[in-house]
Amino acid sequence: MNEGEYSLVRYDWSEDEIERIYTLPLNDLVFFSQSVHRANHAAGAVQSCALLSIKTGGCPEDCAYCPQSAHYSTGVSRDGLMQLDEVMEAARNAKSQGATRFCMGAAWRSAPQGEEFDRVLEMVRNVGALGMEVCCTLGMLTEDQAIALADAGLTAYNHNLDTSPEFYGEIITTRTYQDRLETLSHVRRAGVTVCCGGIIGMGETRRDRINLLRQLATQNPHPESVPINTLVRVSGTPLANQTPVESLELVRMIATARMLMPKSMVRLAAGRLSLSDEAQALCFLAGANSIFLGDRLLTTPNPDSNSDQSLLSKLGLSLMSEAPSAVS
Ligand code: SAM
Ligand code: DTB
Ligand code: SF4
Repeated sequence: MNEGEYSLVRYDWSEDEIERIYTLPLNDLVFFSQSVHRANHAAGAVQSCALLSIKTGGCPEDCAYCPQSAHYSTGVSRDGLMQLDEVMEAARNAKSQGATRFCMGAAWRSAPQGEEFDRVLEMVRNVGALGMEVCCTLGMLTEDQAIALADAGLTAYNHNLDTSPEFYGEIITTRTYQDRLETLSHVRRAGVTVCCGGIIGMGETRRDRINLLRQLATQNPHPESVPINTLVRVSGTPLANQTPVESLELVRMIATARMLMPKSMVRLAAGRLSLSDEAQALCFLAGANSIFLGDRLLTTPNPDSNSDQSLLSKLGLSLMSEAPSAVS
């Protein structure tokens, strides 16, 4: 690669090309991905996002990884949609801890109509008024719902493709890949930015990982935000005893995502508790520039703030004081 190519944004990636990048000798791969990273982002800055489960458990979908699916006994509580004031308390708290993006997740197959949806719109307006980026993940959306969320000031909508089209049916049977793509197109058309990524460690092959990356990197525009999750194995789910994926595979996944989607935020998402400091350092070197901060993801544990602050300080990384959308 030469310097000029580090910022080139392309949408026509072939499977072979992606495979060639993904399987480069690790030093070459990380050298190139770090070069792309530096050409497009502040080198030592990491965005902190906070997650809140605003509606937990009892989900009718059968996603094999998910502790919130009603199909499995995982011990996760089933709670109704939270009230606005409780959500605002969590958002203010997240902001005071340094989060510049607040992501609200609901265990719905699709976002509801009526009072509950109106309550989510209120949450979006109020969190936005705190000056944070606001993200929601509420399941499938109609075009009208996407427009209403855009009007309320939603920054981003998270809807993951999770894996390759070929492996998808092994993980979820209650909705299709095409359903996911349709929601993503409603979000895009409404003018809300797209947060879309996936999970590794579910028993997929390298080819599946490459084909997930291809699905993401051939979208035009690219998803502005690409969360890469490592499976958090939850007892009671069909994937509870899945063999863990090697952390170097995660590094390759992140580095390749960074190379294919130079301008996007690449988020080192679920699964950090099973990573060493060294593995996380490599993920940042590979081009990850965001983490979820706080001791809980949606329903599963995450490193506590103190250990994350100490990790970032050991690595000489700093948290972005402003959301990237506010500065670019
Ligand atoms: N119900 C909505 C949906 O599926 O779009 C929103 C919530 S869902 C929990 C958001 C994302 O979390 C999923 O798409 C999946 O990628 C990720 N996720 C869920 N359970 C996970 C697990 N055990 N390990 C890693 N990622 C997980
Ligand atoms: C994403 O890709 N990862 C986050 C966020 N988007 C919503 C969620 C991770 C959830 C991990 C399992 C849990 O805590 O329930
Ligand atoms: Fe429901 Fe989302 Fe979990 Fe699937 S990932 S079971 S849709 S909450």
